[in-house]
Amino acid sequence: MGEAGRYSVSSHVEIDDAYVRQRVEELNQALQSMEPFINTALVQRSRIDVAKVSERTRFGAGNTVVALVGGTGSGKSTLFNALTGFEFADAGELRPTTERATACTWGDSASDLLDYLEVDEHRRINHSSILVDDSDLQGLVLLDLPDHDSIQVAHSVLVSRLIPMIDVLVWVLDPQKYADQVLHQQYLENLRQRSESMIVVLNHIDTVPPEHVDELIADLANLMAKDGLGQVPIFPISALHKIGLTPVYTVLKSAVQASATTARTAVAELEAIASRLSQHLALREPDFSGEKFNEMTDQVMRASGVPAVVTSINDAGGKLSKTALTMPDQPSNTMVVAIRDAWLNYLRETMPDDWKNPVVENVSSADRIRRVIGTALKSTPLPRISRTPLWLGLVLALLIFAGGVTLAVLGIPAASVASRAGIAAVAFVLALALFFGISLHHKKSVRRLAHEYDDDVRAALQTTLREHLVQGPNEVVQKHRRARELLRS
Ligand SMILES: Nc1nc2c(ncn2[C@@H]2O[C@H](COP(=O)(O)OP(=O)(O)OP(=O)(O)O)[C@@H](O)[C@H]2O)c(=O)[nH]1
Ligand SMILES: [Mg+2]
Repeated sequence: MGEAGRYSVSSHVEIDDAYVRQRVEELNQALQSMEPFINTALVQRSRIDVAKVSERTRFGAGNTVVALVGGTGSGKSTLFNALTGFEFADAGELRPTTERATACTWGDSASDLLDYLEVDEHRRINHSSILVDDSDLQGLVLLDLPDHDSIQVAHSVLVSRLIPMIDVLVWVLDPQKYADQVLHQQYLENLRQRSESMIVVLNHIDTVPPEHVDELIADLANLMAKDGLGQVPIFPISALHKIGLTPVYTVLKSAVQASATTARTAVAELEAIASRLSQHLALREPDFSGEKFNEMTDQVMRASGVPAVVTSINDAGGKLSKTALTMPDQPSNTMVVAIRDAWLNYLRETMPDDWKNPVVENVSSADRIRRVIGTALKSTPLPRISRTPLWLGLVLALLIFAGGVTLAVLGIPAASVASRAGIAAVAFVLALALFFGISLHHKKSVRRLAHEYDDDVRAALQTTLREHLVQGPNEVVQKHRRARELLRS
């Protein structure tokens, strides 16, 4: 029902019909997510409670719908104009005058509601356009309807749609004809249970001699009591001369007030259900990609001897001889059981009582996990470490040194002892520097390979661990998260 009748209950939430409907929807979805895990009786009770609120607010909690009904010529359109201050509804001598419903809204345009009631676009007017202090009437929708016989024949859809959402039915009576009109079955049957939301205005009172007014009202009250409508208030008015309208306004204002309360109460009830349900939820979910998961991966890496493999790769980078690398190994059964148990404990600790068992239900067995860890380790190839750069460095260094010694022996560039010793020494230093340079570079690239291996094994293990230790729990956890977000606990 659009944004009509917004009532701010807190600084950040605006209560209107759309909000009530949204909350109903969210709670129902939360219940759906929680259903497999929490007590069935609680789910059922909550569903019923939500449905009750939803039913009560189905036709709008924020709008106050007031309809003017009565026989042709009783003065509905005239009263509509008097109450709105417009000359919008056609009032006149020709009968029947009003053939289509007319609506005036205060504040919001209530277009959803008016669409639903099939009020033509050009028969709608909004009251916020004129300068009248009407803040008490925000959310009011006043409807001028065709006379009830016309409605019955041509617009029964309108009536059946309208009746349930009417907050106040203003029965406009003509002193000449009220006796047969009051008895109108179409309305009375539907409205007897709603007599508390009905008023009667006895219009054209200016045409009744003052001394007959009391008598007339007593007679009408008598007739109404026979219809079971004894408590319905009767107001003598003249729509044309705007006499006696104050008590009618008062009724409209208190109806608007009541609608505001309805929306607020509805939301309060929904929040009470939400908070009752929230007691079966934790404040947050286990973290599947953060610290805990990395910790578990580290444990599996250690249990599989991956750090030793990395060390052996690094060591191989410094050796000229061919050395076999250490191989990773399937962790022991006890290790896997311990790691798995620690993980399950973490999940159980994080989740609320009812969810503790379901969350660990779909975790693979320790045995299975052990095997798939083995597969993941095997699927990650060990790096091949070439010793060629080191040997090449050594040969080059020796050549440089040999070259230097040859020059020294030949006495080039000078034959003095000092020069010979010098050239040999320079060659030696050069050869040494070259060899160290090359082997340093080689070690660095081997270190990088070791690092890459570590990363690859970690990635392979995490994929496996996710599949066997996270995927199952995650389905349950996502439902928990969804419910928590929907309940906004
Ligand atoms: N004297 C007097 N005439 C009124 C009063 N209210 C309405 N009228 C006149 O009664 C005639 C019918 O009024 P409407 O407001 O068109 O009646 P209605 O109930 O809308 O009629 P339909 O649209 O045919 O259902 C008009 O000529 C009005 O001027 C009143 O309080 N006193
Ligand atoms: Mg009319």
